[in-house]
Amino acid sequence: VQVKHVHRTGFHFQPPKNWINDPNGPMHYKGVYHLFYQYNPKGAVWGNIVWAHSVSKDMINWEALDPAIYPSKPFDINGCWSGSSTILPGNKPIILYTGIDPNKRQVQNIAIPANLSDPYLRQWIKPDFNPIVVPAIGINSSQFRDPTTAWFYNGHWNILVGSRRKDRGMAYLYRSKNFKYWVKAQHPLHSSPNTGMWECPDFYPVSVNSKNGLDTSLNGPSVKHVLKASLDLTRYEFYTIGTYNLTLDKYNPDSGLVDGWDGLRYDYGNFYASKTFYDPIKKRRILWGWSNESDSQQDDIKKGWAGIQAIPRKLWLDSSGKQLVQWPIEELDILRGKKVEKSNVKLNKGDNVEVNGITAEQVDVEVIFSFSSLDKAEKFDPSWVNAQNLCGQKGSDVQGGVGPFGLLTLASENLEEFTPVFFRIFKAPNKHVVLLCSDARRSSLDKNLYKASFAGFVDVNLSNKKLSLRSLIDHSVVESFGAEGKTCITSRVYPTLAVEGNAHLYLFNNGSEVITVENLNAWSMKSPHMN
Ligand code: DQQ
Repeated sequence: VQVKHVHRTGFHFQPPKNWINDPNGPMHYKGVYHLFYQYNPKGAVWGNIVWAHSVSKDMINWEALDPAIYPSKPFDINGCWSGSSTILPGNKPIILYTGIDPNKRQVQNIAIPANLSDPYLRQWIKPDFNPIVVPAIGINSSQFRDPTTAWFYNGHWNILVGSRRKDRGMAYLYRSKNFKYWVKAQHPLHSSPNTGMWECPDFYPVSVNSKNGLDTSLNGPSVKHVLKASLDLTRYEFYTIGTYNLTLDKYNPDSGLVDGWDGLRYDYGNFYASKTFYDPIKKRRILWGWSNESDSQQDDIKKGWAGIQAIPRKLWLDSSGKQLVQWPIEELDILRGKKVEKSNVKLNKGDNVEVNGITAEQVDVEVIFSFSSLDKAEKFDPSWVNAQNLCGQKGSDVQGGVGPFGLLTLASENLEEFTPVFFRIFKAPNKHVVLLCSDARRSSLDKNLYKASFAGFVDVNLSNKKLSLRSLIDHSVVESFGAEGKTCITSRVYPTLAVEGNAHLYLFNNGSEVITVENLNAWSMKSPHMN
């Protein structure tokens, strides 16, 4: 039975009730997309973790199956934690996951389908030769987990396992000829000081000249690699783009890109423990990420559920080669219902223009903003290195030059509550700096919530004097894509008034430069079949 609640999402992935966290082992097999995820069958808080399992033809409508992997053997008796899937030659899927053993050690196990002719892969077998990797001497056995999808080269399968050594985050490399006997490489593939535990590492190739994705084992001259790690201390992820040196078995981030807190992020909001997979059907790489709650544990228990998965995103390398770009999978469009369109709307300083005629609590909105000049842009102070702090300082109600302008999402009628998603443009010597904010501070009258001013800088060329924004608004989540997917921010918010039929959507400008809404398309979103 599905629990009912005003903040339950309409089109984001979630089970009928209880706690969920990391997406695990996403893959495509025989016409079916599979998503496994960390799940507590017994309640709305973390614990009793199993791999819940859902299947889909379009990654939008989902059918729940029984949990695929759950504690049953000594090598996973205290928990079945995160991991990945790999498709072995002959179209044979295999899962690698972290088991918690009787001594609370984190060990790596494999599971194989009992019946390859079942496209739903309902039954999984854990061979008795598990665990296949145990923490070697010198590795902290409580900080050694989350094996990646394996990639093949030079006669070997390779995987990473996330770990730490003191404060140094590590991606240990293991190799195997047969997926059964694994040997630790002498050096980690990559590591970085002062980043702490690397959870859920992900390592994959991207094409330098196409938006198409690449199979995880692919390498070659027009290929770069991406390494992502999730940092447990702050619940932030970072990634770098770099070169995978096959001779040295090392990964090197490109110059100018840094590991850790100051690095690039898939998403500057609630987005964690993410994982990509290659979809051979549409030749794309898809990113799944967990969007955790921002309310209290008591609220989660009261709600009866906690956690959603963000909308799956196609991901590719930007033509600059300096960052990734993400966009909701095209299949999401099947949920688009009633459409409202606006064009050539002028927004003067102080204007709020309502977008009427849509279900503002469950809507997909795309806007293109333009301005005639950047002369009024505020001066950028070079000490503003942290986007989130800057957004906290310069919220949507702090008047500016070019911006703040954007959307007021999940707004109550008299604006007691709203979550603004907006741009602000600054002038720095020889360049402009664009900030995208998703500011939850005014999102709810409820005081016991985490209300962050999430923000990221947007590395975008402003020569055409345009900026685009797409927001997926779904009851308690606002998932935004700035500048065609260059900067993404997901906020979890819990309005008290702006719920169900009482939510509103506005366009706003609070800068002295007039902003034109060149075009706005908003679609009321239908609810898919969700588990
Ligand atoms: N969640 C899993 C771990 C992983 C963490 C446990 C990340 O395997 O490191 O539920 O959220």
